Amino acid sequence: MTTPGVWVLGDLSDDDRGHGMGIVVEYAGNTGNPRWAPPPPFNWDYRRFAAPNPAGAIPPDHTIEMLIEKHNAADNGFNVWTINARPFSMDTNKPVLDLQLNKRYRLRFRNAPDDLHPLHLHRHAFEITCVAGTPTAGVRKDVAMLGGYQSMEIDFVADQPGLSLLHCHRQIHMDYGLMTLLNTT
Ligand SMILES: [Cu+2]
Repeated sequence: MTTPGVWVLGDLSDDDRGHGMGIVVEYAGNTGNPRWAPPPPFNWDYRRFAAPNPAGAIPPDHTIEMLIEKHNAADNGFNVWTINARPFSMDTNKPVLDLQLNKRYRLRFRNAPDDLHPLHLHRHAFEITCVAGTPTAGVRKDVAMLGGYQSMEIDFVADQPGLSLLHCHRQIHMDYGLMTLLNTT
């Protein structure tokens, strides 16, 4: 926080922000009306926030391929999303990926369809280690946006014993298969 003042932190859409999607950030000792300063045009990309030299990245103990596919109208007219050809089943709570405690894992996501998937891993923070073929470091998240036709790699240490959910945060994708359980023992 390097720019003292009274600012609006809000949605880039004037309409959304004007209807409440924002909050005032007031530096200590500053007064006055909050100001909205639109950012210059930019393209969103995690690589903008990555450390400049990821060469020192810790290699994972295991790399797991995670191919995401969409099967149009496969379930009574609704699309189905799969990871490695399997949709998650609410009836059986499968598939489950078995992980070893305290090993470092890399999940290599490849998104075959055009959908954007905000991927969320419960109970862990992960590091984005590759975006669209570019090695990255230093971006730690628990949700990351995987763009259409894009690839992304995330690394984490399996330090939470038991079951953890990994799923797309778009409800319709999650409900129609884009979810899996990780079981750390
Ligand atoms: Cu999704």
